[in-house]
Amino acid sequence: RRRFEAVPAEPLETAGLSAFGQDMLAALAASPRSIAPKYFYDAPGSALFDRICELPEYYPTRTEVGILQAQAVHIAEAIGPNAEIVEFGAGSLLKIRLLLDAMDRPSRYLPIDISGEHLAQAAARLQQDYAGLEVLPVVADYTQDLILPRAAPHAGRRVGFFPGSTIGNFTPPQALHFLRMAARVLRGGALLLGADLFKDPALLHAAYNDAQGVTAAFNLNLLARANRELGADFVLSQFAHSAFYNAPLRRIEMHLVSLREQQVTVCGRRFSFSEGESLHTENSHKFTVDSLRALATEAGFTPGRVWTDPNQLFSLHWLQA
Ligand code: AVJ
Repeated sequence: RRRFEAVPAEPLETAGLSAFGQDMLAALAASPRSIAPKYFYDAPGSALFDRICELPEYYPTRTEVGILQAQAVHIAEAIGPNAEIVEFGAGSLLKIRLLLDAMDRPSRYLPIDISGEHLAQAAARLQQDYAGLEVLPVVADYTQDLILPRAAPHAGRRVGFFPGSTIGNFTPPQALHFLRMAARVLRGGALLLGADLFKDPALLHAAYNDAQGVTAAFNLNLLARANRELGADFVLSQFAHSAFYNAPLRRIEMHLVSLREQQVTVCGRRFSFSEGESLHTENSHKFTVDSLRALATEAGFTPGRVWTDPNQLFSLHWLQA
């Protein structure tokens, strides 16, 4: 290798690549390296995420489900009759059942998810169980601008559902951008938003470093996905799962850390990792009730009721659009 000559940077040729391929190449060309967490959710990644939700250490899912169960009647009352529900990042469509069961004649349900196969299967199962409901799955990336079908002519109000604290995956500017888009598509209705609350960092740390290593497998699946889809040659055993609480930024960060100096090939291009170098794969911001309400207000919502659990681990916000 010629060490002392300036080598002009080759332009990153990304035409014809998938969004994942383009974003992975851009991530590897940048310093520090980071990629959006949406790429975790191919079919194996979505299945691993479902296992995370069952882990003893991972409190958000079971806590939010507990709030939905305890408050379903009040939430359904806020939603009103004949409503149309738009769910962002709908996943396995389990939480929505708690709302549908309590609602007064829901008219239509539009689950939006990036994981097409997973969504189609989950939507088919839901449709079987709710024969009178119009289920209209939308395979889309809601971090990009979103166009939704028109509201059905005689439908009640349109209510967004964004559970799981997925809002926390966005940086504050990205969260504002998303909420402004949501306020626009839900105008006249409302958004029911789940947000994880700040708590003892030891509990946060445990939730993202489970004893069974499912979260590690979920994180490493990003590299396995690159091997499957991008002809990459990541050696998974040469990368470590790292998750820690970044106190000044109030977020859990997940990284994949290179355990040694190594070269990888992705989409036919070579990249090197030094020992200890990381690929930042996820942020999971934690909120206070007030910080979430302030963010929603800035995005054009009028915050209404807030439901939490007895230990104040998690919050559900009613935001008027
Ligand atoms: C549901 C996407 C918000 O950040 O807690 C779980 C994803 N990552 N364990 C979260 C996740 C690692 C989760 N979100």
